[in-house]
Amino acid sequence: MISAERFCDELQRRGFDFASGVPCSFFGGPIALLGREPGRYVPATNEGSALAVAAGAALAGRSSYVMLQNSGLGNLINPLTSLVMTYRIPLLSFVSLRGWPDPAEDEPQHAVMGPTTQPYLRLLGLPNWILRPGDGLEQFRKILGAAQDALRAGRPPFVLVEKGVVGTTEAQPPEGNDTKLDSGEVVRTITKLATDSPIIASTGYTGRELFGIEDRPTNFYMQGSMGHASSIGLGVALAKPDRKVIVLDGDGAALMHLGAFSTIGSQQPSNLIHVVLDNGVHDSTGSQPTTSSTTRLEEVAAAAGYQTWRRCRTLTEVRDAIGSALGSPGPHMCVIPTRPRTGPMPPRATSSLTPESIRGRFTAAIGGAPDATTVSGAS
Ligand SMILES: Cc1ncc(C[n+]2csc(CCOP(=O)(O)OP(=O)(O)O)c2C)c(N)n1
Repeated sequence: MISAERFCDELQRRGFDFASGVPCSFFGGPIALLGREPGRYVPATNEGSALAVAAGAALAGRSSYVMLQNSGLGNLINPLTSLVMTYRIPLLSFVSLRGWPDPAEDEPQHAVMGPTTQPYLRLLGLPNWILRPGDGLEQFRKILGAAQDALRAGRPPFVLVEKGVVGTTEAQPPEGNDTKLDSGEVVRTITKLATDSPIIASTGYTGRELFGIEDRPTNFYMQGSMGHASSIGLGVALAKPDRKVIVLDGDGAALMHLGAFSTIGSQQPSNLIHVVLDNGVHDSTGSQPTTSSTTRLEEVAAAAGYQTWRRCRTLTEVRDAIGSALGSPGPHMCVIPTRPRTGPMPPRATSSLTPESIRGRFTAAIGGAPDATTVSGAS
């Protein structure tokens, strides 16, 4: 294992003094360390944006790198191919490998990207190396040397990082949590009021919490596809205008694809209630800060065309907001500052349900069309 300090120092020693990224727990150590020194790390809302920020710094003469999870490679591909590769911008990327080496040992949402991350990069003709847990500093240095050669040759290199390669560091807890709500109590309050509503729960801890508190067929646990819960909710709401649809989002996830607010505003689904549990951090990857403290999400929703928008600081306010949203035309936005979770988390829904069964029972429970994969005899 390479300590987080060594990881950062080795890069700094080689002149890499600017980083951006979206957290993966595999990079929790370096992100926490870099975040302590202003100007060294930009927490981006999505991986494509992280690459573009680093590209901008590189254009301005800084040696830059990005850190991301392989689930975010899709977000990165467009600026990678049309910006970094096209303009030959020297950038180094570290990509954690979830769903690898054995996809069966990780969560199902990583099963496709695990084995295809490296082939993907090969297809793009990009130099890449895998760092394994047994690899120490010497191998890291060797790979960085080869990566720098690739940079000089105008080809963006990728270092693929397995679990347990880089050490951790204590993350600094965000301040001011004492006055915030317990997210479990918030979720319980919402499920009590919305007994019959389809609920789309975001990736991160939100879906786990909902699953632990009240598992129902009308719950869709969105593991993976970070940032898309509200868009899924929009699709459900438009297809089922007679049902009140609730989206339970995280702040990191909502910020990742903030453009969805505008799609929702333009579509005006009167039956959509968008709730953001805003704990200020990417709780499930190790409490790295999101940018929610400087973005008033309810005001973004207002500007995007939501019919109502609120920030709820007490359970009474949550009850009022959800109660009135259930009885009036939306789209509604409800931002709820919550404390990062403590104590043991309930298991993920996929610990006992397959993704297909989550989909199948959800579609059946909300009165959707017959499951296409079970329809036979169609021509
Ligand atoms: C595209 C993509 N990038 C990164 C990740 C890794 N990841 C999983 S959960 C998560 C944090 C989500 O943060 P938030 O929405 O605030 O929810 P919380 O963890 O606080 O419950 C991240 C970064 C991912 N799953 N997908």
